[in-house]
Amino acid sequence: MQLDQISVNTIRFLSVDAVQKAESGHPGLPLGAAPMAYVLWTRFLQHNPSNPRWFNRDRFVLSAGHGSMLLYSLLHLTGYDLPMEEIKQFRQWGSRTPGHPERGVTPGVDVATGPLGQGFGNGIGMAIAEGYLAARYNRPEFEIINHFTYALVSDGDLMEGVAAEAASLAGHLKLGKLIYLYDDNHITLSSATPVTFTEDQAQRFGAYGWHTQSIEDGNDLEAIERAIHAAQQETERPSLILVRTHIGYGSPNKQDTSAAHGSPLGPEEVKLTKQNLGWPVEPLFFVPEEVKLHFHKALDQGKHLEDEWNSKFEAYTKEYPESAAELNRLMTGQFPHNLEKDIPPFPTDDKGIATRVASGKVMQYFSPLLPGFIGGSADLNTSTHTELKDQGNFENPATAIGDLQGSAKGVWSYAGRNLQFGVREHGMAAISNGLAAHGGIIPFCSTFLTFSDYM
Ligand SMILES: Cc1ncc(C[n+]2csc(CCOP(=O)(O)OP(=O)(O)O)c2C)c(N)n1
Repeated sequence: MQLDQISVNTIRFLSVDAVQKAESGHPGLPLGAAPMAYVLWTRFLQHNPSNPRWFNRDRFVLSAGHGSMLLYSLLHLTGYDLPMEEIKQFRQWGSRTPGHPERGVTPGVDVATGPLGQGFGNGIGMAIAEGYLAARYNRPEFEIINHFTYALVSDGDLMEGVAAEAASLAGHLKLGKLIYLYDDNHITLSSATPVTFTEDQAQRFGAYGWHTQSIEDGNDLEAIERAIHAAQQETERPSLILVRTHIGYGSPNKQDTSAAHGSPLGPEEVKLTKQNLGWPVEPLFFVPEEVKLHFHKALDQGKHLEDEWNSKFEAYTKEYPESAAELNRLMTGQFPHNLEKDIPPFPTDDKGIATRVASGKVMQYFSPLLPGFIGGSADLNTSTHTELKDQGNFENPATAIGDLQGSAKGVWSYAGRNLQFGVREHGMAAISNGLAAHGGIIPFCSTFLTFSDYM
């Protein structure tokens, strides 16, 4: 068996063994989606397992968070601080491998996922953050901020309304560095998708302004590589790669059924699946030595990438000291020293001041001092008083058509700081969480309090 295939199977069976040991979890997604995850993580993803917080890393979101063992296997194999003991402790109290990924618990996990659709929106927030910081801080010859945002999304993710809102906005904004892989396996928790979900997804996303590609065979590593490469070349549209996979791939009695979705395969079926895919039944949690070495290349590569970036940032600091100091503050989450010093007093009177009016005034004061402060409302700027005056619109420059009603004064580009979410509260909330998770950004969003139920 070729190294690629052995590596894919290592991801599969680490995941299956962990779920079986825990006697709970989701083996179906890792079995089907391991090949695309393998290609992405070993041939494209720019990251540094020794420093999960390296600022210019590519972002990866496992939006279908129930498939968490897929992510944990990848993190373990590529050398993140997630040792085998943690894999063996999957879903146990106090472990770093909870049932669904949690930011702050597992190194390399940027957002908590599990509620389907949320990760889909979070990734769009991350791509917006990247676009904004790149537009504001990059200079000719200094692409300090330059990374992709990837996500693995599932049927359930695409069904959720929040994904529709966020995808529509991402298409409008032409977020070309957003690349989503769709685990198109035709099965959900309790049914096959022909029961509930039959529109043409490529056409649907095409209509949102996305670039779409379809791969017929989710095990075809070269086709996946070609598609991700083509998605990277597409700079004016977000990409959705629809990969036809099979849930529970390789399981003789459970593949292509909901039974593979959210329950352990069972000891006998685990054995049959391993035999079917030419994998040793024992030892459990088997990682062949050559696979370990192969994945561990990410450690050296990651260190090299970050070192290179640090040198570039040093040269940038010499050339553009003010911008570098500002960006450094954003990356490390620091406020300017004098932030509170000159906040103007608000005189009181009998009637008082509406909280939204007061908030709007304070925001105008803060906004020039906090370049990482960006956001907007779900089409309620005139009511929530959340337009940042003269700070421009976060938009693709190619769509500029003059002085449009509702647009803020200032630039119409990715350097704009007013994010017009449109009437999309769910999307706004998920995107804002993604903006925060990216780092460098202090997002705000607003709507009427009663609509916060939708967020
Ligand atoms: C918002 C939300 N609703 C319901 C669920 C419960 N749930 C978990 S997975 C799932 C369906 C999964 O189908 P799919 O996304 O296709 O994943 P796959 O079966 O391919 O693993 C559901 C309904 C959830 N996680 N989030």
